[in-house]
Amino acid sequence: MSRRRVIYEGQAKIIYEGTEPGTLIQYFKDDLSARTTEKGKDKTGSFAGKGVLNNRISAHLMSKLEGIGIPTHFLKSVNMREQLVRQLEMIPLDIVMRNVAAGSIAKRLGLKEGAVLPRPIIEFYYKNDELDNPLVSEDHIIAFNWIDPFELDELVAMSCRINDYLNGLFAGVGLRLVDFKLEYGRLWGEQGELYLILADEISPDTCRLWDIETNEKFDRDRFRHDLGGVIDAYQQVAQRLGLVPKGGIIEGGSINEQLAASLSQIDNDLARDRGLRSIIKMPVKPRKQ
Ligand code: AIR
Repeated sequence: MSRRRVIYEGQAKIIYEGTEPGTLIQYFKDDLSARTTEKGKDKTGSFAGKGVLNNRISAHLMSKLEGIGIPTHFLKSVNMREQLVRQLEMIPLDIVMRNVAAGSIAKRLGLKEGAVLPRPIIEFYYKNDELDNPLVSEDHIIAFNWIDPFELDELVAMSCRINDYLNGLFAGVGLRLVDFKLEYGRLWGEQGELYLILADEISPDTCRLWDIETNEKFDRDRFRHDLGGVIDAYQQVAQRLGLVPKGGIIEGGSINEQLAASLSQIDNDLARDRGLRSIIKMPVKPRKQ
């Protein structure tokens, strides 16, 4: 079997070259990392089956978002740990949407964890490991030309819409969407038109999800704060979303590979069939007299 070319390897994912031009394969690893102190070393761990759960959760959420008109990079699940995605020119920003005070905003501004914010807050972090992904303002983004003002407008509008939609979706299964991180990429059309596309993943690795009634945490904070029950929490999210059977696919720290492999693949047919909306208006040709 020929080995696939690795395009990028991060803590939680490997990106391989895709099966068709303009595509990539996104592989979800079981590894997990978390920042313990603001500038400290990341702590790392591995949880059998985490990649399978995140692959399913992200595929499901991306195809739901596609259904409300958010263009996403997700095309289809390939197997239990891999998905086919569009190849994009990635924008070097992490977009964080917050509904409830937690994590770095609670620490930075001295807010009480769990306080509902007066309105959803959007934050931008410049993706640069050497600089530890610093918080930046819209002015930094425009001044340093990381993205254009019209891209920024579109990106903010899309992120707010995603936040509203996901709040409702998670509330429907008894979870509070405290905050989450998004990444976007650019896709260029043949005529030079530009499309802004939601990329990366949406999963308990990238969201804070609390039980609406009890505030129990169902996300990466279980690992970050040594609360235990990491994989059970991720599995609960998948179960509540109806993505794994009631009995689960992971028990006692090991995954039932056969059962996991038998789950239906998620297909984002809308992403292929629907025309994308360019965010640059093409110049209108003058009509011949
Ligand atoms: N996040 C930020 N960088 C990477 C990720 N996954 C997510 C966290 C949390 C939100 O962004 O998982 O849901 C805000 O993180 P923080 O640490 O800034 O409070």
